[in-house]
Amino acid sequence: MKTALITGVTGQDGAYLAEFLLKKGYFVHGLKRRSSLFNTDRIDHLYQDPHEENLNFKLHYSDLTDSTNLIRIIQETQPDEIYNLAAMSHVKVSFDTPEYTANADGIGVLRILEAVRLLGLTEKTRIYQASTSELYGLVQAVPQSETTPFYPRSPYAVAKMYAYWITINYREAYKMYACNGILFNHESPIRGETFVTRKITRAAAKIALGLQDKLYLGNLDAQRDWGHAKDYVEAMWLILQQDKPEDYVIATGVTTRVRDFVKMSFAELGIELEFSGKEDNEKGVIIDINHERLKELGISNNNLHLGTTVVKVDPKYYRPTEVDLLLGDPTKAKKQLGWTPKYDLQGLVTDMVQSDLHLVKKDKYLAEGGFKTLNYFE
Ligand code: NDP
Ligand code: GDR
Repeated sequence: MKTALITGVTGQDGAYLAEFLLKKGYFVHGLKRRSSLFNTDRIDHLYQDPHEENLNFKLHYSDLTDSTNLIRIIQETQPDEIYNLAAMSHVKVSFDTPEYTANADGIGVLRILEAVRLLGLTEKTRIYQASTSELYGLVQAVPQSETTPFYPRSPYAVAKMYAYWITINYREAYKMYACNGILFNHESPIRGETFVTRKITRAAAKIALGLQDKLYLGNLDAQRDWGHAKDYVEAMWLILQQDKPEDYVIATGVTTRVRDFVKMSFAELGIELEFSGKEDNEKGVIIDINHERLKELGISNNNLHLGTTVVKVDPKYYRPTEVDLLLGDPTKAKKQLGWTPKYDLQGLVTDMVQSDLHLVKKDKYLAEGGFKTLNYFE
């Protein structure tokens, strides 16, 4: 039985990867942070009571800023594979917490690489570093491949740039099997609610059901190469199964504007939007409602009207420096890893919108039953 260690196991990718590796027969050690509320929602279905026999999934308290903790856990678990997915992963928030982001996202992987080296595990342990298309930043060329120059545009991307190079340096200096997956944006029904796709699909479902009036967004012109996280965790695993350690771009090769992702999400619910106005004053207005579709989805909301503005721009969501266009070239991954994504953009939108519709219906049902809020202080 192979042993894998996943940092950031409570995040979107950590949860899908843990599920994927457990299905492949791995023993999975997941590292989670201590928090004042439970942070294990995404992996609760995988949880095993530590008293159970035949345990193959175990959680450990950890933090990427604590090297002694990482050394101890790596020594105890002796992993065949480490997937370093933990990070302060929100680009906009990295402008608010730049020093912490550098520590966790930049130096975090150095702590892991050093732990593996100091513990004499360089020949046994393979390391995957979660690198990112944010490294390309200010557009130098499209589509972006393994050879396109980097120009990071946020404290997050600059920290990830250090992590990218230190991974390569340890590979070359100590002959370690350490690789970067340069992953373009990937989303899913369990994507964090403040990333743009999930913010959109959740709001579209709430607006359709009458629980929210408007969706406020930042830059609608940004273009992203969006894939499905389920496909991308498979690529992470493939990257660690090769004869030679190398770095790979993982992307779909299709780019879409935020505005079009909004339109596709509302269309999934039978609501057609048209955008008008420019920059800070741009609006998305309902121009058609497919009542058959609403019925089919079990949505009855008499307050949905043609001409209603449901999307507006709020400049507070703009970034001090923006990444305008990401479009990846996954040729190397397809050829060398044999990686083929199963989801296209429409498949991703459908999966996310349907899942959010289900969750919002549950909220609405509870609210109608008188269980809207639970106030501990009353
Ligand atoms: P999430 O934000 O969903 O998950 C991040 C995980 O890291 C969470 O488990 C979080 O814990 C944990 N974490 C944050 N800070 C620390 C810390 N200091 N010590 C230990 N754990 C910490 O991100 P994703 O799953 O979307 O992304 C996974 C990785 O891939 C990240 O490194 C991200 O930067 C990178 N990436 C993501 C892409 C994407 O489109 N999703 C694209 C390219 C790269 P908690 O749950 O407690 O907050
Ligand atoms: P990104 O993802 O910054 O690409 O980083 P995000 O979904 O946050 O933004 C994508 C684009 O949408 C624009 N945008 C908004 N973004 C957010 N979050 N909220 C808004 O209201 C909004 N309106 C417009 C943004 O300006 C941006 O251009 C993600 C993260 O997962 C990183 O960790 C990862 O490395 C990269 O993807 C690849």
